[in-house]
Amino acid sequence: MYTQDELRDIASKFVIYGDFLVAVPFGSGHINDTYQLTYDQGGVRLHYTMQRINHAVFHHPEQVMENMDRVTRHLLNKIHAERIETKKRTLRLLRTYTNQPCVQDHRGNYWRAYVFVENARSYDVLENPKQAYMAAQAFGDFQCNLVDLPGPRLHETIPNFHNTPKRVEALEAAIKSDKAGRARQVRHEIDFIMKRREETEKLLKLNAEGSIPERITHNDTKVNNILIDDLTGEGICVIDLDTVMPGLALYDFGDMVRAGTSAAEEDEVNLEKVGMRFEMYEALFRGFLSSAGGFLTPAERENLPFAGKLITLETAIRFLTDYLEGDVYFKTRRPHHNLDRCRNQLKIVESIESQMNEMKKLLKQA
Ligand code: ADP
Ligand code: GN1
Ligand code: MG
Repeated sequence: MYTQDELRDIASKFVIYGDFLVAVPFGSGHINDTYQLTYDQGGVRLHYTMQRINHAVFHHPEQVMENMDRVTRHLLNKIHAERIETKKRTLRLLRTYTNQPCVQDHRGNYWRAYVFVENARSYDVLENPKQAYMAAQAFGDFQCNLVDLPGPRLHETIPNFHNTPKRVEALEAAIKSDKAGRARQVRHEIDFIMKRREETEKLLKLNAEGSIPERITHNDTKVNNILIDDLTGEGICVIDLDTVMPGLALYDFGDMVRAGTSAAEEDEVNLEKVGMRFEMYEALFRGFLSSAGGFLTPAERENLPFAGKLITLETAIRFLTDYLEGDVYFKTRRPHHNLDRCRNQLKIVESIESQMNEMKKLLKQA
């Protein structure tokens, strides 16, 4: 934990006018530590976001920042071009007094800061189909806007991030070493996953064959990584850009389905509340097609229903692996938190499987 004095000291490295008042922990992300800063700027109170980058997860923070800098500048140019009729925003990174996009503190941690997007918020659970439509449309727009990003290929900030077969291998290794002595409790979950192992290769095979292209994707499109405007309900700002890198469009759609269709939070233990709500799927599907439909290949379109299942299964695998490794990756707040999350995700996989025919029917009609 950082004290207010330490946080004030770190904040003082960024070019922010006015007097620091307070830093408050913010949001429910599993990876970075996020604070909302409040400044007094000549009698007006303004907010900023300041984040510690988790460098146990992102081994090259400078590469993360280089990607983010390029992507946000490009998006800002696009938004400026259409500013008159839109409220759309992009994350705006602050620079330090030495003109760097991040700063290292006395403990060796890396920090960055953004302009805080006011009058908008992120939701852990979407409330209605309109929000789902708007969120998916914004993530589709995000992909669309990055099609012409100039310069070299973005850094892979986490190599093989959505390589699901490799995630299965990591699970097997975790079962074998059983560091936390938990493998015996999770036989059922392991069996469920291993039965579906072959399917985890499907999208990578299509990519290798050339029917699904590599694109610049967000790769972490869970619904609390988009800010929804309080007034209009529009998805106005895509955030959490650490994993923006080369990927498949279907990973982004899949993660929206995983995180945006259930009526309950990701760690809900009453599994009766957990599952894919079809009306939310339909809204995500229509919202995504409204912005991304123009560039998706036939093979990408055809696999939209499968993508949700794949990424939900992959996320279950990752939670289970972390559980077996002793909770070293995702933030946890209780002893079996990762196992609860894994079971929750597997329930969503089952729910998606049971509605696959309707999902395919919707695709045919679109
Ligand atoms: P993590 O990688 O830990 O998920 P995020 O970048 O998603 O971190 O930030 C955590 C939360 O902080 C978000 O879900 C959002 O609610 C809030 N947040 C982040 N950046 C901003 C911003 N620029 N304006 C307003 N809220 C923000
Ligand atoms: C993490 O950072 P956050 O909380 O938005 C994770 C995602 C998972 C998600 C599951 C870099 O996302 O991949 O899908 O948790 N991010 C990283 O909730 O691993
Ligand atoms: Mg996040």
